[in-house]
Amino acid sequence: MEQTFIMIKPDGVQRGLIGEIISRFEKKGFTLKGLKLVSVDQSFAEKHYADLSAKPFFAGLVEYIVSGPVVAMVWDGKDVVKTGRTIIGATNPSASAPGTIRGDYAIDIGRNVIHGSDSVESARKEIALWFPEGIAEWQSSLHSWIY
Ligand code: RTP
Repeated sequence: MEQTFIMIKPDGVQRGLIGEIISRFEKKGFTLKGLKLVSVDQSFAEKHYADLSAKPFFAGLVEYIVSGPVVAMVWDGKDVVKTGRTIIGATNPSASAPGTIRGDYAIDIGRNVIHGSDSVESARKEIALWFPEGIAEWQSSLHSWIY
């Protein structure tokens, strides 16, 4: 099965969206394999977003990510990277369809509530960065009802 890294950003945590977001991934049928509430420092946030270091919004993005606790998660399932991005919606909430997380709960690109890995390879790197201690090994008993 494929895995993805999902992070509820500080605005999502402060706005009380943790339960709603987890619920959407759970109801879809994906399996939660890692979960923690953490505050990260500037160098960790810069490492997570290293690919965007040349962007003009990089400093503001890092400041946003360190502004409060985030929820770091690993979700597992068939095509979860791509489907996770579909559940999340487009980067800019104004282009996100209603029914997506950003389409329903965000307005501004700089406060777009959630992150999801954009490829299987980035997921692998991000899971290693955020969960160096490893993640849970378990299989939901509903597996045969989902696949
Ligand atoms: P994410 O990595 O957070 O899931 O977002 P993404 O793949 O949809 O978008 P990406 O281009 O990787 O950008 C990462 C995050 O940077 C912020 N951003 N701000 N001010 C701006 O123009 C701008 N553009 C991007 C967003 O928080 C975006 O999610």
